[in-house]
Amino acid sequence: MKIDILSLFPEMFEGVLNSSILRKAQEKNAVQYRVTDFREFTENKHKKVDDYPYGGGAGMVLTPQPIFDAVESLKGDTNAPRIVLMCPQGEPLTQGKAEQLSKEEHLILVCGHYEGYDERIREHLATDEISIGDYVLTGGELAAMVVVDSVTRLLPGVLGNAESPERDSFSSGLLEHPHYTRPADFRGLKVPDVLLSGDHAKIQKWREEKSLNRTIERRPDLLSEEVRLMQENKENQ
Ligand code: JBK
Repeated sequence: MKIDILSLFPEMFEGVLNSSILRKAQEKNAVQYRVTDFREFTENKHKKVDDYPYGGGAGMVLTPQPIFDAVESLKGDTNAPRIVLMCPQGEPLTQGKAEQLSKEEHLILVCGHYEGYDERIREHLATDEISIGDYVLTGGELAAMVVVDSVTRLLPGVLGNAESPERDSFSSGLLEHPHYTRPADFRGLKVPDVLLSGDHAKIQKWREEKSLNRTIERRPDLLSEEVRLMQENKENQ
């Protein structure tokens, strides 16, 4: 997979793309990242990429020209890349959305700043708009890093069996059960007996129960989503 990132602050990506799993994914040739500063594409003599909003008001708006030209230059020989705008008005990022994007050949992620994008970028260039949550960020860069991370770890060959993505929270639809490792007694704090019992059926049952209880307490919204998905599956059979 090829992942292009368009940003006015390309240096923000260096640490993230060159550490841990994302670094390994590149070394294994599972993914190729390329970060491009779209200011390099502006035809404005002062290298401006934003301008005042028509109709007045505070804040600046990203102009279409540099972003259209940058995206067009990156399309290259891959067919139909997904062009994703990072923005608070976008579709919420979910594990399902990450799975969908991980099946693409080429993603172009666009990181906005200022008050936002000229509407023609949304309507005539972007194929997707994604939000990572309902809070205010300085720009789309951190959001793009979240998308890159969640997509890259799903690519074939990136994770080993031990860390296989099917076992993570949200893939099962439930939160994870509690985990313990050695020592069995840490400052008098004991690991639950059942985990030391060697009875694998009992351990499995305990984990399922904890997983379900934790989801009911902390994230009941995930359960209703799971019930909805099960119903949808039944109707499609
Ligand atoms: C937010 O993806 N987002 O969620 C996002 C992108 C750019 C600015 C933002 O404030 N929330």
